[in-house]
Amino acid sequence: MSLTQAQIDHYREKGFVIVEGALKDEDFHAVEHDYDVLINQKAQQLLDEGHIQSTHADKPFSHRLAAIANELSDEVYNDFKRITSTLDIMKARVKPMFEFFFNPHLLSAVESIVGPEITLSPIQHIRPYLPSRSDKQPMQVPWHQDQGVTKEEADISEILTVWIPLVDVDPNTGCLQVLPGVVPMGLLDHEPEGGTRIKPDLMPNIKAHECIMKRGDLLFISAYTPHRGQANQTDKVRWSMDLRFQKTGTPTGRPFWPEFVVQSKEDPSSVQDDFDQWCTRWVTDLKSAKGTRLHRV
Ligand SMILES: O=C(O)CCC(=O)C(=O)O
Ligand SMILES: [Fe+2]
Repeated sequence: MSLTQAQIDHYREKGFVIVEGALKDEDFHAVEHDYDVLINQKAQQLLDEGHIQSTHADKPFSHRLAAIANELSDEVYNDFKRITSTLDIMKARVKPMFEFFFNPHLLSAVESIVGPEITLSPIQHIRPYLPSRSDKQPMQVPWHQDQGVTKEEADISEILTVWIPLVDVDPNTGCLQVLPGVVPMGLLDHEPEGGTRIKPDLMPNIKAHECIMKRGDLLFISAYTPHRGQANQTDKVRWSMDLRFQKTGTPTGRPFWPEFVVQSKEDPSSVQDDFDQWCTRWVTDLKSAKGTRLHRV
């Protein structure tokens, strides 16, 4: 599904656009199935250790991890962040996730901005925002521009962030907020406090837009558009993926991690669609880059 000219214009003018209904329910099923297997293992472990009374196998994917977390003491809930971090894309390395990168509906939308030669940046996440507790949101991402979480080498690149909710999201669920029209201001200074964030006194005085979205919608964000996640105040998990795409050959800003060609119309044989190679490269690079500062500040 290509973007309409109006959607492309909106992205260029405002620095973001929501592409409604780009994906279907089924596009997520295989990823969710494999993640449910991982969540089942973690639930089993927590059950064996006496932290929970049930593995909540009857719950739908959207609610299962939340139901598990809900049973935990504050101490284990806080530690649970460590469990959820092992679910991230490059650590879990499930095959349907790798296959998702090549989803034709996703790539044709991406092509409308990036062009036909598409590389997947190694800056990629799947994030389970658990229901917040005592007004604290584990893993909450503060106001930032994605360009600020790359190394300087990426300043010549045009990187497109695609934020993909697996559940319907609104302000109560912790949907993203973006600041429209900031792209011409370029990169604002960031600081490492509270996760990498824009220095609070540099925050543009612009009303935030709430990115209310349905499962199947895509949010395209420019690398210079300030955005943040909000607290999830529901009883479901605010599951989302965020992937970044750019023109093949341009620096990703994470030179020590693997990038992959996911589409090429010039040279289709250059597409890197070997799952085993993807796994091996992540294992190798995560090991050799361990301890490297990922962000520029
Ligand atoms: O999911 C979030 O809350 C933050 C996502 C984000 O910063 C991104 O996709 O670049
Ligand atoms: Fe971001």
